[in-house]
Amino acid sequence: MGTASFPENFVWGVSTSAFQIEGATDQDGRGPSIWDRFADEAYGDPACDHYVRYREDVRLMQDLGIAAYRFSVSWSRVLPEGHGRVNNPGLDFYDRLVDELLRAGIAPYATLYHWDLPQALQDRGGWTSRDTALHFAEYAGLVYDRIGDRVDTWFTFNEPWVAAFLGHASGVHAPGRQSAADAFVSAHHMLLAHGLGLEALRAQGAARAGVVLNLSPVLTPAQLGDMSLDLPEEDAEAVARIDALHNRQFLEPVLRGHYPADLLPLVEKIAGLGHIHDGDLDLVGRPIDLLGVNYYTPIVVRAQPSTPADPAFPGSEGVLFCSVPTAVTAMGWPIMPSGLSLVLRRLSEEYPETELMITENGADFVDVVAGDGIHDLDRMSFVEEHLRALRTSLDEGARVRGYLLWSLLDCVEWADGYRRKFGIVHVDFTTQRRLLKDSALWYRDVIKRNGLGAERPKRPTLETVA
Ligand code: PNW
Repeated sequence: MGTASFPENFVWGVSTSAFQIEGATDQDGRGPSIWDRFADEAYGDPACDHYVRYREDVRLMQDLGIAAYRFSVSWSRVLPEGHGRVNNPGLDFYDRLVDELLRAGIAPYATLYHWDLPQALQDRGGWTSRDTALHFAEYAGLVYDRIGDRVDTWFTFNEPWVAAFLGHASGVHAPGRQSAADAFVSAHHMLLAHGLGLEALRAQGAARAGVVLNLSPVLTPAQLGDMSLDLPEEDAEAVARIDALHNRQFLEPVLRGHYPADLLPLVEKIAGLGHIHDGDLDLVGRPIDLLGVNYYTPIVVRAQPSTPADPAFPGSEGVLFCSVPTAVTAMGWPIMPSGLSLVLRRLSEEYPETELMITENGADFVDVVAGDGIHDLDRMSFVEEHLRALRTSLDEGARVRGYLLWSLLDCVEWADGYRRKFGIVHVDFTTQRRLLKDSALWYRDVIKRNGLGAERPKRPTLETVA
């Protein structure tokens, strides 16, 4: 493997989200969110106690040479009832965080919705209610008003597919609904909220705004070996349908201002189309400056008659989700670095005008604390191989401005809780001590040399940050 250097202004960073790291769920007037209710009230506490230890975490990022930090704002910290009454201590926290980041020379990137809807809004229908989109715009404007003078990059939503379909169709995420119709309606209201939120941010002068989507190439087992294969018609249809549900349901409205023609009949059959009002898609399709791409794994499917729909993919009758004989992460997600190139190639071809940023990529592995540290070679090679794929995409002309690794810290992995380890920094949830894994030290070197060295990741010596 040769060296690989990255463009001069390439941005290296990390991502986190509020519920997964902040803890302090009942501090300083924060209202409950759907994740407090869905899991249990104590679930998000202490998390990484970041609400208290944010200075230490910023220092840590500074030591690693991180240039950009994507965090999310907790809606119910700022608006405990979801709208109306403002909780100033909540806003103060993000104010302090942003100042601390700027002092450390780190660019703050704010995400407004990373899945933690105020429970008060859920009690009034949550994302199945159109009003929630209007409240989102109010919330967006409020947060911008407080920190917009110092935050130059804004994302409205993180992964609306996950929030809509895992939250409302399969029900494995909050609010735990199992209604296919609710999932499609929620997805539309999130898209609408994105459009209205974007408008609110722009009205106040946001420099750079966009949305983060989780995108996966959809392929058949046969294509894993050879992407140039011609598919039998039934398989091609299965692939197109899952691609419409997972990727194009969000890409097309945001970047082209309409739903994919092949998706609408599915939506109509399951949810009707009454929730899509005239003019909605014009709002949703307002130009963005930057598309955030979260990439973890491909989706592998083939046609198989009489297969029932997958709970997370209403409308997927007759499609079999295949397990494939490749290496997987501890989540069981197949590892396919070239899948990142497939996603980026597709975006460059279909939306050549859109600037891109990898806003999440990373892996959960079982970490072994081995006396002198955590030698997470598997995580290092995962990231290294994805960076090589990204380098290939840049060579092909993909307009990727930066790479934000998921995640800085081991944290609360949603329905899977504290046992999943995505961090390049280990967190002991009893003592809250942070310990740099080998992957963190390796990532620091990648950042320092703005690229990959010729050698495979090897084991640096341990360092801890007090
Ligand atoms: C993303 N899926 O979640 C989120 O943005 C993060 O908050 C999360 O910690 C990270 O990836 C790791 O999981 C996903 O089932 C959760 O397809 C589930 C799926 C995809 C992304």
